[in-house]
Order: sequence, then structure tokens, then C-alpha cells
Amino acid sequence: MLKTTQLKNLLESSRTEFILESHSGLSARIVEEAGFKGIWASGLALSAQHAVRDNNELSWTQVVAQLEFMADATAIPILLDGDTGYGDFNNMRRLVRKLGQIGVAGVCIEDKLFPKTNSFIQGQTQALEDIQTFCGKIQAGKDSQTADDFCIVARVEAFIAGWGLHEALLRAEAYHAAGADAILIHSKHSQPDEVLEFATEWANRCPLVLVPTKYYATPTEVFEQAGISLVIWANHMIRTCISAMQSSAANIYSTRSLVESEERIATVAEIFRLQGADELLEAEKRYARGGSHAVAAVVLAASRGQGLDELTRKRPKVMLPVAGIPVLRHQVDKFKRQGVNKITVVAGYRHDAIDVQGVDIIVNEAWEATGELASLNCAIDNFSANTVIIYGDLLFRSYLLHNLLDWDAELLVAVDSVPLDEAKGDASDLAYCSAPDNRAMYQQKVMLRGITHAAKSDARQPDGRWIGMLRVAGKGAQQLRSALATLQQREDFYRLGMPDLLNQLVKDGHAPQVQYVNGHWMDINNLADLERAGRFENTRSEG
Ligand code: SPV
Ligand code: MG
Repeated sequence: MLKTTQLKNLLESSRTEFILESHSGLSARIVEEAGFKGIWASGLALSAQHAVRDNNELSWTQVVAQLEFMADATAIPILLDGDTGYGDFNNMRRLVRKLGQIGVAGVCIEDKLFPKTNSFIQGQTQALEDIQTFCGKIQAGKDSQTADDFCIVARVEAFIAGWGLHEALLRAEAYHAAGADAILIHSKHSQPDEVLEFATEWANRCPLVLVPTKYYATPTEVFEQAGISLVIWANHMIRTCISAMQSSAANIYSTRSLVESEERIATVAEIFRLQGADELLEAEKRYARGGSHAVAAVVLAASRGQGLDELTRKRPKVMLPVAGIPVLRHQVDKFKRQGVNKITVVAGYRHDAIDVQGVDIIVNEAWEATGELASLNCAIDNFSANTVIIYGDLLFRSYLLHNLLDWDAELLVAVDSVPLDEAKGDASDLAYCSAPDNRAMYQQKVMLRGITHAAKSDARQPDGRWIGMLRVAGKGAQQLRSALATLQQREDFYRLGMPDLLNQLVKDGHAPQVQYVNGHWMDINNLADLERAGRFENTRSEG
């Protein structure tokens, strides 16, 4: 329902309705969450939050700017406390048109003179606007509204200014005749007598609105029995903020610590919730495409790794120190250098020992009984439109990652075409490709044909070794998901590894493209590798 219609319904409903002050997007959202059906954008509160006075010290464009945040943050109607309309009939016309544009449902204007003063500051000395002039302002506003149900509430300040019931009724009558949708009768007394007397005389000629700031102790049933349409709790969010902020500031200052105040104040997570941070994360999955900010990384680090038994007794392989810092830290630094900041580590064995900042850790609880694909499956929801998957024991020069990210391919594997040195034991993840590496044909389109664990003696020599780096972009993510789903049907899924996934992709007709590389990477399988790794990272030229 349109916000204007919602407000009109509140004013015209047969029950007494209540709206609460707010003065910012955040307070408006809190008021809505509490269950209120409408918001009072109080002039006092809007100005007070900026420590300026309720004397039109805030310009009307500054008011409008704040209202826009409030309207954007909520689905309930806002009734603006529009003071005197910020000028004459012409300013009122422009105000009403502007409010329509930013989704504010109505405005209340008071029959005082610009610049106004808050009704509770020497109210009796305040001059009232000429009745006809004020009626002209109401009429100008009504003629300017763009939505049928936009509401103009005329606020009668006769009691505030020291006039009696007769003047108040005279004015209300004239404003109603000029087109006001409701009358607000204001009072500074601590008892509701004069507004109730007014209500009796007014006899519901049009909806009546009250602001019981001073006569706050009046039981709500009294307003209901008097047939009041709308009650405005006019300044209670800003006053809540003031008390809470004063108390926190004093406490933090005197204790010189955050410990006590932490117990009393909203968590940072609560701020994120109110801001709708989750929605943005969801939207990113749908819309964020391309750009380094959208790149995610998944590090497969669940297994203990064999061949390093003693060293991995208390920590997983990714935490082995290389040149003084853990393997994972080297990887994360390189990702970050390439602008890859969303890094997920799938951990398992001794996941408790992973102590590297800047990563999300997902634990494959079944790490002992499962292989790489089960781990990858744990991280599938952390993929972005552009994701790099690497083995947890891979060390590499940054340019390899940079080049992998640079190519335009949906699935891309880095294959090292340097002839194998089987004596060094590097006979796994052998890659067969649609063409061997040919530097004369730089950036030729080569596709993966398959990966095996060991060279087949009867087949042609492999074209290289997959280094354990796969990039998945665009439709590649879906292709990977569906290959993974196919493999999940297999009984032996729990033992399958990344090569099985790459082979399934080939089988599905989604062969990854190959990017040939020549050295500048290593994996760590034994003590000799670990020693070599120290030299590898120490001699790196890229810092
Ligand atoms: C406001 O909230 O700014 C009002 C109501 O105008 S009162 O302060 O009670 O006048
Ligand atoms: Mg006000």
C-alpha cells in the first residue's frame, strides 16, 4: 500500500493510532521494527541530533536529505513536522512536491512565523500567523501534492501562544475549510484538560492529532475515549539516544575501559543487521561480476599430508613454517596482493591450529574419511563469480596467480610444461592437453584432455603437470557444480580428488582451458620439499 494511503488510513481509522519520533534512517528502522505503523519526523529531534536549535537553524534541504534516508530505510509512512512550511505559500508548494518525490507521506505545518521557536520555549510570547495567510499555505500545499492521499495536518498553536478555546476552534475551523486533512491541537500543560475540551467541541469534524509530550502521564484510554485519531510520541527516540550516549560516554571515560559498556550497548553485529548487511552479501552473489573485488579463493587444506609426520603432529600442512611464516600466510599474502580478499580455507586435520588472519575457515568434519572433493563441496557457497581453487601446500610466485586471473576463460588450469623430473617424485596430477606447450604460439587456446595420477607407459608423454590451481569464472561455476553433483552420485565420492573433478568436466564437454607455465611453483610433500620451500620463499624477488 502507498505510504500516503497508509498515513491517511491511520488518520481516518476509527481507533486511536500511535506514531513515534525518529530522526535518522537508523532510528526510523528501529521504530518500524518495534511495530509502529508510522513515524513522526520531529523538527526538534532532527535538529537536536546535529546540536542545532529547533529554530529553523537546519535548512529545509538539510531536513529533506535526512528524510530521504528515513523513507528509504522504512516501509511505513512518515509524517514530517514541517514547522511553518519553511517560508510562505510558495515555499510550502515546493516542500510538498519535494516530499512527494522522496516518499514522505504527509506534512504537519504550524500556524507560527518563520523562523519558528519550539512550542515549549516561551510559548506564550510567540506570535501566530494570520489565519488567512496560513489557510493560503494549506491550500497551496494541497494543490501541490502529487499523490491523492498525501496528508496535510494543520497544527493549531493557539493554546501554546496563550490564546483560549475560541481562537483555537476558529483557527481549526478555517484550516479544515482550507483543505487540511487533520488538525493537531498542541498544548504545553501537564494535564490534557484544554486539548480534551477542544476535542469535545471539535466533535470529530476531521481527524484530531495530539502530542502529549507535557501531559505524558495521561492514560492512553483517555485519548481513545476522546476519539483522538492519532497520538504522536514526539521526541522519545532522540531522548533515548541522549541518555544512552551520556551514560556510555561517562562510563568509558571514568573506567578508561570498554569492558563495562560492552555489556550494555548494541553489538557491532546488531549494527550490521540493522544496516541490512546480509542482503548485500546475497545481492553480491547475484550481481557482482568481474572486477578483482569479486574474486574469491578456496584453499583445500583439510588433510594432514603424508611424508611430514612428525612436523604435522600438532598442525596441518598449511601451518608448516616456510621461511619463518606458515605456508598459508604466504598464500594469503599473494592472494591479497592480487586483490583477492575473500579467502576460504577448508580445514580438517588440526583445524584448531590454523592461526592466519584474513581468511574464513570452514571445517570439513569428515576430513579423515574424505578427499579433496568433499572439502571443496564444503566451500561451494563461498564461491563468487570468479573463484580460484588451490591446494593448501602450493607455493607459487605471484605472477602465476596474476596471469591466471588475467585470462578470459570460464575454467582455467595452470599446467607446468617443464619436463618432469620423476626422480624428484613429481609424477602426480599429470596433464594431457589438446596441444603441447608451444611458446611460438603464445596464448594459443589449449584445452585439458585429462589428468592422471601417473604417466601411462603406453600412452604419449603428458604435456605437463597441473600445479593445483584452478580458476572458475562465469558459467564455469555452474559447470563445476554440476560435475561435482554427478560425482557425488558415486559410491566412492568420499575418496575423490580434484583430478577426478577436472576429468568429469572434460567428460561433460566443459574441458578447462590450459594456461602453460614454466616452473616458479612448488608443493610440499616431504622434508626435502620443505627445505626447498624455504629457499623458494627466501629468494623470491616479489617480496
Ligand atoms: C517536534 O517534535 O518537533 C514538535 C513537537 O514540534 S513539540 O516539540 O512538542 O513542539
Ligand atoms: Mg517541531
